[in-house]
Amino acid sequence: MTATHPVFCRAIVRPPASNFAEGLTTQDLGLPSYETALQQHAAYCQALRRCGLEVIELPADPDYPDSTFVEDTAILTPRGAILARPGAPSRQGEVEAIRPVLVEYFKRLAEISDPGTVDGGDICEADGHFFIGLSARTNLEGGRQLAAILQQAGYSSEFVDVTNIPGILHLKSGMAYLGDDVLVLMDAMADIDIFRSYQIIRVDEREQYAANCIRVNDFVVIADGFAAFEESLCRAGFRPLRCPMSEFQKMDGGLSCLSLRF
Ligand code: CIR
Repeated sequence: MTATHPVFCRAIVRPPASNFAEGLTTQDLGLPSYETALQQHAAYCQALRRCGLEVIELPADPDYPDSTFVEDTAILTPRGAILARPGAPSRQGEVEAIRPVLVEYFKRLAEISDPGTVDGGDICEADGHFFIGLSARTNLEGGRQLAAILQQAGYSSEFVDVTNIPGILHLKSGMAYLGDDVLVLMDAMADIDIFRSYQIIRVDEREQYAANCIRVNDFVVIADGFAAFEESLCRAGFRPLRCPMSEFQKMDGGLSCLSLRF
């Protein structure tokens, strides 16, 4: 299908460290297995390669058990990168390892500063328009700083308050933009007014985790095990590519969290 979605060439990833299970989580799904997480991460990287991406792999960092969730450290746009400032104090140091990689690939690098906090998982781009989730991790000050940086770069944005939506950590835990004016939305977000001009693929409450998926070139990478959602995607003309995600789900992470794509 022809896509309005940007063509991605690369992804930055970071495998889970051996103490991955010591990261933050709100889930009650048991402790993740490190071995299985490593296998799932390798399968994820393979899926990104199948989508045509060069995968830039940073070394695992046991100083930061959540550092495999690289998405939260930055927001990447075709007009520049923005270093985030994660809302969880235990994660703020993760940004420094991402900085040199972004300096290498992006001419413009802005950053969110104290007292602002922004997690990349709260930012959803839809063809140059950015939905900025206000959450337990992204505060209003951080959202305002980001909106100003985006505006300077010629992008528009608007806030979506997700603090009262149950069961999600970040905005993108409940939504994804697939290009071509199509949004994937979890049931509890599907009737929010600001999304009404989009074509919506609604994710049933029982498959809520599946709402975090990523359009990567010709494919939509989705979590394995969500048959109804997969069928909706196929019906809408998309090509799903499944990845096993159980160990990352236990730590509140989804598909988008595991990479920074550009
Ligand atoms: C955290 O709580 O920060 C990590 N355990 C999970 C982060 C998931 N990231 C994302 O949704 N972008």
